[in-house]
Amino acid sequence: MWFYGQLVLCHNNESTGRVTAKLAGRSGFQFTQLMLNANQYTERSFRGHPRGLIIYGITTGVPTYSAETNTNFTKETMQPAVAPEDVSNVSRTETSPTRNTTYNGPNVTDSSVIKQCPLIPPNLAGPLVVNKTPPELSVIEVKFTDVKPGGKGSPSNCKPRYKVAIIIPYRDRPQHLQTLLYNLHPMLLKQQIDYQIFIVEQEGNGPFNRAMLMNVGYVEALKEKIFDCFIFHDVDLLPEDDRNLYTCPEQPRHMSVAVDKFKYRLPYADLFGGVSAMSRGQFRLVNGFSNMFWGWGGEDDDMANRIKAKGLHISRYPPNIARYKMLSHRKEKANPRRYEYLKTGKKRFATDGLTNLKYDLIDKKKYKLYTWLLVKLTPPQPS
Ligand SMILES: [Mn+2]
Repeated sequence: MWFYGQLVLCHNNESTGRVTAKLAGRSGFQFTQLMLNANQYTERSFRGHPRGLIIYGITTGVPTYSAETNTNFTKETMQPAVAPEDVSNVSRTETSPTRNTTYNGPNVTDSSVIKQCPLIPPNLAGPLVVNKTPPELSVIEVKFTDVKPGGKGSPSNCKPRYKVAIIIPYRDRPQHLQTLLYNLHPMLLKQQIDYQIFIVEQEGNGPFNRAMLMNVGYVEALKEKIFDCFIFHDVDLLPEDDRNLYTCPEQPRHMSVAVDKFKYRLPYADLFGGVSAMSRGQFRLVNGFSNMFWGWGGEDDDMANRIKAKGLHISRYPPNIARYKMLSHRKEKANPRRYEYLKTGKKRFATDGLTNLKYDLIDKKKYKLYTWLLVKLTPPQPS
């Protein structure tokens, strides 16, 4: 099931090729506005993109979810973020000299009430300068004055639209972590979201379980705050464009579409690895990631299967925006049983995931640039 919105080009800057595009739902059901690079947008490699361009459009049908497991998702899906009329009215309301003066009830124009942040953050620049040789962590800590302890950030002059937890599974990659933090924080601050970075470190030397660490991150983050949105983020991927918003659209979003290591091409259509975004409700609906994948590979494809099995689909920004540089590292040991688990995954969707997650939280610290969780994972009982 595919649905597309209506793409209206509003302004074309010839010299930069940058276009302000407005995607407006006919009934005002959903409204999204984003910047696209028109030159890249029309390039041949993009037209051959296996999934095509999926921008959050008008839904022609809303999948059904059970209310108790997915209240948040339903709300997000059903309510228009901002109707087009509201956007055009903003400036008029602000400047109107003829506001009522006698009514003393709730007054939305009161200057003490902080306004909601705009749909599109105003200070985005597009392509970013990625720095792979960051200063020492202690230097970064002093330099990033807008980052609050625990690796938190939020806009100071408007009310953020999204509460976002960035979950980073981790073990033994201090250089990568330092580089990611140095590049990620400034971008997230510009995006005007309310965010917190969680580093979920696996204790011991056993096979790495990326997926299970994601599940732990989800559970532990929710103990701090009811986040709306979860970004599952590999430590070695650096975003190259600040228009790649770290928010959760109405469908799960694969964010690392174009990675330099793969020549900026999507290796296959159902890829969901690297960096991906899911709302709280979506992640609960699919029962999180499988806990069965120890060692490299498979867990992201299993998640793609879970998403499809629940009637959701993977959405993507165009590859000129959803762009990343990958830091190099030696190849991880692949899990030889990953295909087997993938093939039989479906029968475990309901029982393998958040529902049978077992771990011990060994340590937790709030450093200036991130919240650190050290966890001991307990392999699930085979089903
Ligand atoms: Mn990697």
